[in-house]
Amino acid sequence: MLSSEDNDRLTRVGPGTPMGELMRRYWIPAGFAHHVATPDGQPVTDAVITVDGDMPQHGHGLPTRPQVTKHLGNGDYLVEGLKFQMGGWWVVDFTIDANGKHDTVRFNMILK
Ligand SMILES: [Cu+2]
Repeated sequence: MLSSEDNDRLTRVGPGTPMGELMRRYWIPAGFAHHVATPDGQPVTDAVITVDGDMPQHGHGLPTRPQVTKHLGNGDYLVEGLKFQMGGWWVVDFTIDANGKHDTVRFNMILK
């Protein structure tokens, strides 16, 4: 069982705390602009995009819920809030629903 001091050390993540510094060092915020188009190249302006990710070797997901924060026009969407709490192999799925169609784009990423 953890001592009260060890418990505090592991659970406090504010600025200046050891765990807070560790967490901030490995959180990598990322924003992506996505272009969605039909197979013949026409921009899709009413897509609903959801983003989810996980580390297959660790059995955990993202620490955040990324989402579309802005429709940039011409089929472009800004996705923000994607954060990775550690390096390693990540699988990130972008699911796109538009005009009654459904598609998923999977990215395998190795973060160092
Ligand atoms: Cu992990």
